[in-house]
Amino acid sequence: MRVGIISVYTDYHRRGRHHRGALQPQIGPLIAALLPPDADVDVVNDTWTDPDWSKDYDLLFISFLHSDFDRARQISHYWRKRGAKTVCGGTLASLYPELCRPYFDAVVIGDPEPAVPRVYEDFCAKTLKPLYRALAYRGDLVPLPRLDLVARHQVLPLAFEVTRGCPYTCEFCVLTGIGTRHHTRDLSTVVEQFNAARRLLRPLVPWHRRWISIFYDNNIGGNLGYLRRFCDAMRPLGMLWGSSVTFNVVADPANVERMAAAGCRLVYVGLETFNPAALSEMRKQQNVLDDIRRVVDLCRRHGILFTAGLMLSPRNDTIEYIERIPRYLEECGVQVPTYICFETPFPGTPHFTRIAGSAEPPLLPEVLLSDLDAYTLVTRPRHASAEDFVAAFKQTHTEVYGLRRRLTKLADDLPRLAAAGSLGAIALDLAEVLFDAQPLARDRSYIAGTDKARPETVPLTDADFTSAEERDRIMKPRQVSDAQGRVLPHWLGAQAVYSAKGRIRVSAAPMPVPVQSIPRGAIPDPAH
Ligand code: B12
Ligand code: SF4
Repeated sequence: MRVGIISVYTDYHRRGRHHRGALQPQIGPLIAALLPPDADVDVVNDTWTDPDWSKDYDLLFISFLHSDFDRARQISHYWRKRGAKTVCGGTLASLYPELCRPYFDAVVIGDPEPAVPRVYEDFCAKTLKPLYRALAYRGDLVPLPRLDLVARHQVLPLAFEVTRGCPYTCEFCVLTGIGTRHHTRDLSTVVEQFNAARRLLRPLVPWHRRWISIFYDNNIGGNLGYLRRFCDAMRPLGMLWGSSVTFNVVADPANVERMAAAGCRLVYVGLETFNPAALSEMRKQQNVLDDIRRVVDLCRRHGILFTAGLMLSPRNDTIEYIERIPRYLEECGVQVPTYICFETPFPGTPHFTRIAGSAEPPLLPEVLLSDLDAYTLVTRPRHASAEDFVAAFKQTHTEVYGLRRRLTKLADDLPRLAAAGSLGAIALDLAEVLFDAQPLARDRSYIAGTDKARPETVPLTDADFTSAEERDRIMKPRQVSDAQGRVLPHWLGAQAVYSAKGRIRVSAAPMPVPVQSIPRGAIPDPAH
């Protein structure tokens, strides 16, 4: 039995390159750990390399982000034609299971832990179901991911999630789309798994790739009491680590001190914008614009590198604002953010639903799902033409990622991090600033509808299609807006999975089994 797990990726810079950066999708190792130990498992991070098209799989799990859906259904078709059964999951699959169903043998809504073992069992019994509805999160079912399967490729392979979800409700975020929830796990299990991960990796990768651990939580500070206990548990281990947190977490000196003592050397914070109107529309009330400088300094004083991402808001930002971003970055001490992208209406998020209801067509004409990668303008700017908006983006981007600015950042950060004795943070800063230059592509318009096509292909041939209709169904890119820029109606049918406190919404939950249909002694099957 050969099982494949593919995390699909298309290069959002449209060069068709793989993403060799430190952040790699972690769903492959997690699903692999949910399969029986004797399963012959192949984890393919398409970020790192193309799938090996010559391989045979019996069962193939496929994970993808919104903009990778076209490639995902082509990959699914490719292996279905070669005899595999394919199973998809993730946020788009959870929000739009009906959209995914025709392209995969099974769709999983929600978390993988309760579902994957059931999918595997059903597959082995030849009773695979088309839909596996969500079950409540069970922290005790979260295994140590099979880090050994990706260690060779991953820059920082000591990587897993401690918590799941995020208690905030930012309007643009897919986590808000599937339903706000935040779950923690038993800390003694987390520490046991962390130690087991170190043992697992010791013979596989050199020490410098085990030196710093990355926790892939969306917000490791989503529960402050838990974060404090987590720090107290990490401290005796003497390890260095980094993770994402919200601004409010690092705004409190007591938290920063505790995190630093526990080995934290990098935080990623979604700063998103310096524009108060955009921030308020994003519902990002946890950020405080005039406090950023203090917080960046506070982190650096404790030897923690503060990294942040920025978005341009086409509905709120003016050209003058975009041109002023380099000054804002200088003033607050961030200097060079991890990225500058466009705020993107991912279908299924409250942001998407809100702008879809606008009187005027909210999007540019004929936006494709694959354009929703946050590095292509898809929303009609309110205060400028699309061309002027993108021209301002390019000018600011070039200034911010220029060599002069990157060296200024190092000159600003390194003495402070050195004073705190933080070698780990210095190494991370050097790696990000020197090796992640993010050049703009000359052959791109960055505007949906006129941008160059993505170059990635799946080696499907005529023999893989029984008709022209089938070819169209698999190959035609999925569209999000019509020729006027109105949202196509079927995108308005997203269904959230979770409601308050992570409870499963009725529509996403397994159907209750009628009492009279349960044979005596049998356990009701919760997964379908
Ligand atoms: C690694 C990462 C990347 C990597 C690789 C992404 C990839 N898959 O190709 C890189 C660096 C390339 C990347 C790029 C971007 N990313 Co990114 N990234 C992440 C990150 C940090 C970790 C993902 C991860 O591995 N998590 C841990 C694993 C275990 O969980 P998971 O993948 O979230 O999956 C969960 C469920 O969805 C489900 N699931 C997923 N797949 C499957 C499959 C099956 C079969 C089953 C049963 C279940 C299942 O199981 C998991 C647990 O519930 C997340 C934030 C985070 N901490 O999760 C953001 C995140 C996924 N990225 C995000 C964004 C916005 C971006 C960017 C636009 C950059 C930016 N401006 O922020 C770009 C472009 C992405 C695009 N093409 O649309 C968003 C969501 C985007 C989306 N379209 O859904 C996230 C959620 C961050 C956020 N809160 O905004 N990213
Ligand atoms: S804080 Fe980050 S992860 Fe949480 S809802 Fe906002 S964008 Fe999403």
